[in-house]
Amino acid sequence: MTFSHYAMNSITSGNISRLCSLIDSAGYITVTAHMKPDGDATGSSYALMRFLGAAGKKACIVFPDRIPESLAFIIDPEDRGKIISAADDIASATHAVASSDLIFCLDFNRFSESRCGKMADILSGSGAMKVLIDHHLSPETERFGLIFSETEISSTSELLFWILMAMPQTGGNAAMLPPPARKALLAGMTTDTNNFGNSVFPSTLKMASALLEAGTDRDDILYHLYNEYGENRVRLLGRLLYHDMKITGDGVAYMILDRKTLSEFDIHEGDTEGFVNRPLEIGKVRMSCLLKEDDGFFRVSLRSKRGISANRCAMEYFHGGGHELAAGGRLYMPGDIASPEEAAGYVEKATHEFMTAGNE
Ligand SMILES: [Mn+2]
Repeated sequence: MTFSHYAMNSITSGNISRLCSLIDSAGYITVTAHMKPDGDATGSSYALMRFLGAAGKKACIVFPDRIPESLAFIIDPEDRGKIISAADDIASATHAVASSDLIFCLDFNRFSESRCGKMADILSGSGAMKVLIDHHLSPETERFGLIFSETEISSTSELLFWILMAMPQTGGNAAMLPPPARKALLAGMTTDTNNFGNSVFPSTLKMASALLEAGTDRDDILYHLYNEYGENRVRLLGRLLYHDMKITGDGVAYMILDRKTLSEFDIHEGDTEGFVNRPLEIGKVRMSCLLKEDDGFFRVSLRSKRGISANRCAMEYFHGGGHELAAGGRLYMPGDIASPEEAAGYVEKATHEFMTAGNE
């Protein structure tokens, strides 16, 4: 069974043949994605690495930092040691990029410190050909030699799926993808859509259907994603929603996770995935903010309901951006606020200004 790739402007026969010749002529290939890799970054990167491997190419993954333990199931056990984290092993990360004549940049669109961490300088300094495959708004187009950028799509995993379907190696048949690549793509799309809760397009369901038909075990993916949490995560979510969440008069819910709470609940990277969506279950809440304390800043996640632009709020008040209804950024200390105690006041003031400034 074959599939067309819908209205995806960047998947043209010209771009696909360019991509094929770049891959053909590359001696060594690096695949990289954004900091704090999530399911989409991890799934798309690993699927691409396996696809390239099956095509006889030498390729590796270099992430700015480690993938969370909760997403390790996406990677085959024998490949787990092969994924380089620049934060843990800057020498190997630098060496991999320096040895590469082709670099794939997945699920991010600019070489900033907040998106690429320790990889920002390494990537900026590399003269290798760079290919962007991404679904975020406003890519830094001049930095890439070939661009696959779509925003009307669920995820980078889905975009990559349709690119791979257009390649001669698959001929549009998902069953031609290596099984670990199929699993990784379905896992990445599932996390970015909150298990089909948002950003689902006709093409998204076609992709899911093709992967299921090819034999991908979706139940296994769901089990690993949603039924293997530590007790600490669920209890922390309970406390946040019951005790800590504030809702402003403008319909903005916010929750602040400070260092003390994170260590009290023994929270690791990835454990708070999905928390920010929960306040949107409340009818009167139009936007939700989650702040998580880090080194010298709070990591900010924003989710909004239709008609409110989380992307604009993230750009205007939190040095960030992303998608229309799901975005992220940072709140710096010092800079934006003097101390962690000022975070709540900043969020209330910023979101009040934003929500009352004719935001549509
Ligand atoms: Mn994504």
